[in-house]
Amino acid sequence: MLVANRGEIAIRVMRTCKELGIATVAVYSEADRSALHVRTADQAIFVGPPPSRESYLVQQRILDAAKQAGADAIHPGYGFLSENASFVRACDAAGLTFIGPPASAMDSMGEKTRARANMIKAGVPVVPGTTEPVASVEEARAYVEKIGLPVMLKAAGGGGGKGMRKVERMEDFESSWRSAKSAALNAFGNDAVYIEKYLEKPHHVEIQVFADQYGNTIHLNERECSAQRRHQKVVEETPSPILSPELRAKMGEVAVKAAKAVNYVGAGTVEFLVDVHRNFYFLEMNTRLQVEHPVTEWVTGLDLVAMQIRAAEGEKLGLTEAPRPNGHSIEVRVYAEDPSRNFMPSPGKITYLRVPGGPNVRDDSGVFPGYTVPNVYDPMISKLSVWAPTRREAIARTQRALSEYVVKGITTNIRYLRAILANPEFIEGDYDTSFLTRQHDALLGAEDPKLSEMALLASVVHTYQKDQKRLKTLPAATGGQGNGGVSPWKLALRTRR
Ligand code: MV4
Repeated sequence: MLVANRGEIAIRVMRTCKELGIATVAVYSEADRSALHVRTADQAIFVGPPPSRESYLVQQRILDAAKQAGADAIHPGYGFLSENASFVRACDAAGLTFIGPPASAMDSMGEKTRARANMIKAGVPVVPGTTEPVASVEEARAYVEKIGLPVMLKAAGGGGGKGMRKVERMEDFESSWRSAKSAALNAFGNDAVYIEKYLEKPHHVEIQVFADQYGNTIHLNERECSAQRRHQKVVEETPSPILSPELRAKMGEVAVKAAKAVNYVGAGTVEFLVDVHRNFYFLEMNTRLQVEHPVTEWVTGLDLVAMQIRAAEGEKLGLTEAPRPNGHSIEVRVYAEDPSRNFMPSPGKITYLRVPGGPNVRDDSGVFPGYTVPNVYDPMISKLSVWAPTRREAIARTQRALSEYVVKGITTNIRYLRAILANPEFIEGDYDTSFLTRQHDALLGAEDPKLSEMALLASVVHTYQKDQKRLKTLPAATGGQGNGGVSPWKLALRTRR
């Protein structure tokens, strides 16, 4: 198996391969010569300069590497080529098994207006809005006058919140429209924009789905992903604290319907927005294994990568329905970034590293002590996930694990993560997608547990020094200068009594 990715996800995939007796091939760029995924693989092939456009994203280089290594399958991980239908077709043409859905399913979901039209046809509720890109600003204005403000302008070419613009006042419509179009062109090479009704403070809940090659399709419950900033997820958990068993079953059923409508195969995720009335609407489908898949693995006991490989080999799905979620799992994303400097990436050398462990703690990481985090890729250095019987215990366990995490040499968001887990709104469980923005100041201002520990130590040292000074001024008989070799600590205690 060639793993066409880097960092923690490449290692994650290789771990399962090893357990299944499958030999692994890494690919690496100039910036990743000494990366952990290279050392984890049975062999490694160089694919080009640091920028991913010139290495990890060059289809021919990846295909050549597979041929050179004698690989017969490619796992794309997430990002990079994972949702690229033309790459899937190139793998098919080269006789390589792509570990993921067929190109046709990617085609049906990749373009957002087409995905919306497909979902409406399948009877899946979508956010009210247009099913075609809107041709002109006049047409757009007329549509908005019909459905009313506020609206969201979104790029048809791709999802993930890139190029999205909220419009609240008609005076701003024209400039927002222009700005959305240029952002869409910039992000996806396609300036097509469509319109959705704006949902106030929605929850972001996604359903994991899985299908074999014979149309057997199930869901594997949900993940709550409302703790995001700038459309980057920070904390994910399952079960979602806002889902009743009934709503879970209903959303799961709809997600299965969505996957079946596009003849999906393998692991996929159907994203929904859930409004205050607990109505849910299809947002987009991610046709890949997701970053946050470990929380689903924790509560279902399944290995999603092993299931992907078996499905690609043509094995029939063993399960016939969703496993009931067992306990609770939380994942936090550890980034090399500085929250106090507007979350600026903080690449550099990791001079010391202590990774948490203990019962029901999993750290999916791509780094090691002495490793230099490069500045050309995403700065996520690890995903810490835990399992516990209840949500309350899972929060406590995540805090405990984070308290063990020590990363020196670079700045990380660990303190920020601890502040999120300690935030009353998070603990309450009814946090929506506006949570991290609304609590921004509180989360950055929260006290550092490491600093309070240091303050305690400082006060001990200070008291000790004061005692020492006092001892020097005392008469010799009570212990002053000539203390007969008794340690200063013991002396300090003695004079206190
Ligand atoms: C929305 C929305 C409100 N109304 N669409 C952001 C990511 C992208 N996948 C879709 N997103 C949103 N779409 C409508 N019609 C609010 C968001 C949104 C959001 C969604 C998920 C997680 C965090 C978010 C933060 C701000 C806005």
